[in-house]
Amino acid sequence: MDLSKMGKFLEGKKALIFGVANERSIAWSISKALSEAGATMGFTYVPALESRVRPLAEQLNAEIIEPCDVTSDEDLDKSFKAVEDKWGKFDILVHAVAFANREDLEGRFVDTSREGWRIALEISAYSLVAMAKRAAPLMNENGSIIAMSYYGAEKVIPNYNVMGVAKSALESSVRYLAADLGVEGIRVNAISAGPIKTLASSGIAGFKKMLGYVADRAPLRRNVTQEDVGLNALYLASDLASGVTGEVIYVDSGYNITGM
Ligand code: NAD
Ligand code: 0WE
Repeated sequence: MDLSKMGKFLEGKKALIFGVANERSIAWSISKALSEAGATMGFTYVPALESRVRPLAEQLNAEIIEPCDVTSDEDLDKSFKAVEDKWGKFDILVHAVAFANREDLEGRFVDTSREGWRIALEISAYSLVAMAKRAAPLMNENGSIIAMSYYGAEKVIPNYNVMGVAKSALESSVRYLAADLGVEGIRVNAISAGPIKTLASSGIAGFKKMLGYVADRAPLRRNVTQEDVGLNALYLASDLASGVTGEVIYVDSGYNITGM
């Protein structure tokens, strides 16, 4: 993707990103796209990952780099306080955070424990609501909130299990948040991305086979790239998507439209 040929669609806009773990994170390709389009960047990171995230954030001249475990209301409060102190108002919030216990991403969904369900739904879905509540009072008119989803939200994907339930909750939350925040001029959407090799997907049994399966069957006959997702996030973040809210947009080479 030659981003240098793209318009400066986000000049003067400020973007806060949750979910960069390393240079293969989807949040990182989204960040590069938003930054190239002129956005000023801010990042939060899981405390243990500071040494990985800080150098990346500095590459994009980030003005905010804050530790935040999304299970902590205190951490979330501190992160948005930092935004208020540094920026006052901001424009774009990216949620690219998910977690389930490893043992809940294999075997039978029926064996999901109460605690496994709680962890997956809290980190992967409730966190969007917790962020939106704190972000909304700080967001400018025409603000944009973007979350990352996956097809396992609506169809059964082997082993995705409780994460599928969490993504269903996330997509539904996107619609309820869009209804609440629309009156303040804030749009809320999700990108449902096809499988991409990242920290969260590597080590999933059979992941490489899944990539081949999708590339063989998707209308575009290929897997999606990090750039595909970054460009769609740029669209949703910008005024190009000014009339779009509450949507789940598929960046999946068209895989979801196929029946047989
Ligand atoms: P990733 O591992 O790079 O990103 C997941 C992020 O979640 C990491 O940065 C991690 O630090 C963060 N996180 C986990 N627990 C957290 C907590 N308690 N507090 C704060 N942050 C926490 O992997 P990724 O594939 O880039 O995932 C990003 C998003 O994209 C996720 O929502 C994922 O479900 C979604 N997604 C991924 C794919 C794929 O195939 N990789 C496809 C569709 C959607
Ligand atoms: O949302 C995801 C991955 C989310 C994820 C991944 C992990 C791995 C490491 C959440 N929690 C954890 N916990 C860990 O300990 N994706 C869309 C990528 C993904 O994950 C799968 C997939 C796909 C695609 C898991 C099973 C089947 C397919």
